[in-house]
Amino acid sequence: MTELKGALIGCGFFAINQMHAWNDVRGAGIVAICDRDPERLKIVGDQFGIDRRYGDAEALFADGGFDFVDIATTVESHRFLVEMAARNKVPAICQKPFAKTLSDAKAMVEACRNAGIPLMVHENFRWQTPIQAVRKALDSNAIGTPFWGRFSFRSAYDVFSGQPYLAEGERFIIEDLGIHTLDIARYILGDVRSLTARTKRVNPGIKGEDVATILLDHENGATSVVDVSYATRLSREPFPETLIELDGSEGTIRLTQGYGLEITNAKGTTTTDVSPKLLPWASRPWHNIQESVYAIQQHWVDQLERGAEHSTSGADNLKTFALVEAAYDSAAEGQTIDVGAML
Ligand code: NAD
Ligand code: 89V
Repeated sequence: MTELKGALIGCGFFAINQMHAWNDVRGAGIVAICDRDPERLKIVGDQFGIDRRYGDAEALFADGGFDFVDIATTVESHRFLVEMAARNKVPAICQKPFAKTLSDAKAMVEACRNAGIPLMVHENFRWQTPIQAVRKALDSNAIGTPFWGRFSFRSAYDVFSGQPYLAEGERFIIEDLGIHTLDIARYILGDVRSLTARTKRVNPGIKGEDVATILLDHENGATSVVDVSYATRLSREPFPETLIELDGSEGTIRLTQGYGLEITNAKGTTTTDVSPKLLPWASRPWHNIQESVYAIQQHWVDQLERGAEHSTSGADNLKTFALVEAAYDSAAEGQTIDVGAML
């Protein structure tokens, strides 16, 4: 099999995980990197032995010699860089949050569609081992038809030391973390018809909201609650676990803290350990996220080889991104938002 050559733009905090994962992925490797910060470029170039280094994305594309680009910058540059990839007809992966606004996100999907290039959003949480285990249990009809769900991420973990920009934006938890939880809700219970949200800021040291409670009406009639908080001090810190409760016509599923999957139905209750693997380069408690980075990047290569659509394609991610925008609108206006009308 020919190895696909990739270029990575944005050599910051999270890109280190992506670089490690590219070393492990079958069928692809990174041949060039780009960052406008020379210090970050040197750190990542030296750590991963990459000689082709660029301080400017235009120069990277002008030199070419790669089959795809992995955009790992923060959101402000996503539209600019995805459109640059489209102009150069280079398939692109873009980190979440996909864009600043839904209209930017739609323009990015359109640009890639017109250029005929695949576009995948690095929305990795649905690729976590415990989330995949819940999906598998539902697919095996373990609880019949689900009618209710809860997707919960409550923590007091200090995310600001690694990612200081998270304390500075007008928007925080829904845009950064809730976006993953909303994507999981869609992945497990299907697309959403309407949404109602309430938000709060508890930590006085940050600008945006750090608590959100969101009620979702799914198109299949199920109802779910997505609740996220970075202001919740618990006896055992669960970061970065998403806990799930699902009630179905024939039973229940509970994804509990410590990666336990409990399924109750007419046969009784089974409890399984669905812990993520600790990859050699990973560290606790991030290993759950780090393993999903490897999984989504392998999926990128596998689907390119098959010529098939990616699970979190740009088009798919518009439906998750609409939930983010709808949640902010709902919290601001105190109204229920018709999500279908936004797409
Ligand atoms: P960061 O600020 O540490 O790194 C971003 C890097 O991009 C910086 O080094 C910056 O110099 C560079 N950059 C920005 N604009 C550029 C441009 N136009 N050209 C070249 N370089 C540019 O940020 P981070 O914490 O690594 O986050 C990056 C992205 O990853 C964010 O969108 C964040 O939400 C996302 N993220 C995702 C996950 C996940 O699990 N999927 C986890 C953490 C962060
Ligand atoms: O996944 C993320 O986007 C991260 C974190 C888990 C810290 O919220 O920013």
